Amino acid sequence: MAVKGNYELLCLENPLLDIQGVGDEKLLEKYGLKANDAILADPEKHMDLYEDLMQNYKAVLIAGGAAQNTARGAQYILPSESVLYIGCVGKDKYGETLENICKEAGVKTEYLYDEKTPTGRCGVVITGHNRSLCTDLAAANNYKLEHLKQDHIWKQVENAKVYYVGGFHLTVCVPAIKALAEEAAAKNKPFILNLSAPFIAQFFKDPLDEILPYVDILIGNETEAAAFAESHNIDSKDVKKIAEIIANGPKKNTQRPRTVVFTQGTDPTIAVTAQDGGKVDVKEVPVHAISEEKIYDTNGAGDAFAGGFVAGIVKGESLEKSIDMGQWLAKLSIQELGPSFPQPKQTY
Ligand code: 26A
Repeated sequence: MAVKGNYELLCLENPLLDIQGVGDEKLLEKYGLKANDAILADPEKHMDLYEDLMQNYKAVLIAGGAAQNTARGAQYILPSESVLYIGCVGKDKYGETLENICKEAGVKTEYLYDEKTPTGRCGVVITGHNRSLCTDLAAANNYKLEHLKQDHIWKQVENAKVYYVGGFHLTVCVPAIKALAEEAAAKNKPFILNLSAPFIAQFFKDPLDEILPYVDILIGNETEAAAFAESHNIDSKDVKKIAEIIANGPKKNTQRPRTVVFTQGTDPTIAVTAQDGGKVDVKEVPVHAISEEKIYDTNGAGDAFAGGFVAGIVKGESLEKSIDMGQWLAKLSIQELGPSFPQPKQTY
């Protein structure tokens, strides 16, 4: 059970500032972006997007970074001083902005500061209920294991009870992810990974496969499930079947069965947990319905789901209740601008 001041949940990933504007087909086409996707910016193709969004699409600057959003979401639900977030920012105004937003949300940050590189940014192009994310990682790409291993930080790692890593970090610092994963496995603490985006399973298959044996809970959506299946030669388009195969994959910590949670937009979320003898337990949890006109934007919806879900896991709630907490928080977040949560605070 979560107790104040314990920082039971530790999250690691890429702190980013979102530059979010309402775009159109023309803007997506100009930069070769898909309406609903997340990619790494190509230095040749995408570097003008950020200025373009600011100048021509009335873009706003808001806190982003997928797992940082999840950290703020989990802290929204948990008792104060429950969540610690780690990543790399620049020594600049944007890094300060992110630090302040986390502070306001009650999330403790242990940033590595890169003196030479600016804070990372993510161009967010909103078209209807879709969002296209194009990330220039910059400083976020320079996270290093040595930061995590410093005494005063590693103590906090050891103190944490649950670990949440955004799959996006697989493009950045696998040794840091592995250090957390090994700590979790050695002490039988839950290690949670988010698949983050289709390109992770497609183009970062090797680091993903290196971490997967440590994963107790894998979170993803239906398109990430499909991308995983394709890159892993799983001959199925059935989300349940794909989850079943991943749930039964090799595992380091044999004291915990693996659970795979796949959201499917407005369709029910499925959760598949490995059982003895290659069997599985399958649960389906419906989403919290919302009328179209109440949706502000969907940037951060998946991160909010993960935040609510992980808060449930930290509190020791059942799998179904944790998923429902995720659906609840996602519903709140899509009614706000970008990855944020309503104030005054609502309670689950
Ligand atoms: C490595 N990449 C591509 C990324 C991201 C990312 N967070 C970490 N790493 N690309 C987009 N995001 C964040 O995802 C959130 C929406 O789910 C954006 O900053 C946005 O806030």
